[in-house]
Amino acid sequence: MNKILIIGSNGQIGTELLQTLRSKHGNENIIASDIREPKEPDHYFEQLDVMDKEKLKSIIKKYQIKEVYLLAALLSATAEKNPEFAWELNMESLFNVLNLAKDKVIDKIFWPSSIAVFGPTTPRENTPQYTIMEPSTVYGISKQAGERWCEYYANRYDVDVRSIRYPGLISYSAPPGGGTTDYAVEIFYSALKDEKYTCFLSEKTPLPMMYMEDAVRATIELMETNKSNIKIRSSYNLGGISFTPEEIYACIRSTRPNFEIEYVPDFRQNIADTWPGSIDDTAAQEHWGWKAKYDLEEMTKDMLNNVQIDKNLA
Ligand code: AKB
Repeated sequence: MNKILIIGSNGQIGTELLQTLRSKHGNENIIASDIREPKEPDHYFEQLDVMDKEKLKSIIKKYQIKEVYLLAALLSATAEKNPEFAWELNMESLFNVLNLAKDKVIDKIFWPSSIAVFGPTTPRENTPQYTIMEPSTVYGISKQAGERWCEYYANRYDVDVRSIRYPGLISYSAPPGGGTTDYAVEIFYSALKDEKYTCFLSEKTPLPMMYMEDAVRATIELMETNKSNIKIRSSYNLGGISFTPEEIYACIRSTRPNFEIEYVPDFRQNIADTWPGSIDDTAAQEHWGWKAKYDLEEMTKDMLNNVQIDKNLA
């Protein structure tokens, strides 16, 4: 079993990926790391600022790590507040990990890209794998540049780096960290607290989204498939569910009829307006057998049950 390091293990994706990989391979084989300490003591956790190249190297050496999942990043909305730092963090962290693979210290990397690589000139519906990409956010620019570098390292140095363009991710174990799609998580907490939800996007803004269970499964399936199946070394489009705030609100309201919403779009509306409404993921389906499981109704039902249980709200 190759030992795995997750960088950003306290984040929205990291939290669930860590749980799933640990239950599959055992705690001792999946090392967690984050800039923040975890909530619960964890024997296999290392505090790490991913910009600290030397500390990263020492952790890799200490545990004989062979695979790295690099999940630390500044997301779209937060990145717009500090563009220079976002660029520095998102790019430097990637280079630190890519160079370890180039030097054959590690064998395999997972690096997440995003639908943010697309921009206002991209076709919005069923956005193809290969299309015009002129991102207008610093986050999108960093992800697009990152994709180019991943492909370059794969072609030039035979680095086994694998990537997915995540849509907005919906989950309940850990909160999302400053994205444009975060409304689709926040809305459930308001619904269960019987509070009116103030949505920062307008009611008719379609965005591609995915339930976390599907996203974690996709990530692990991509990492476990034979190397020969990976024909795209930039990043794979991944489709899940596409909906507008109005549609998810209607879905929640079917079981919580008193739930209310108001729409007060802010700067995140401008970001959402440049992103696709839905994604064509034929390449992921054909190359490594990807298939999404959750639709809007099932995801909503599961979120309402789990947010309820976890937060003891209703
Ligand atoms: C964000 O909204 O920034 C992220 C993403 C789509 O990458 N959730």
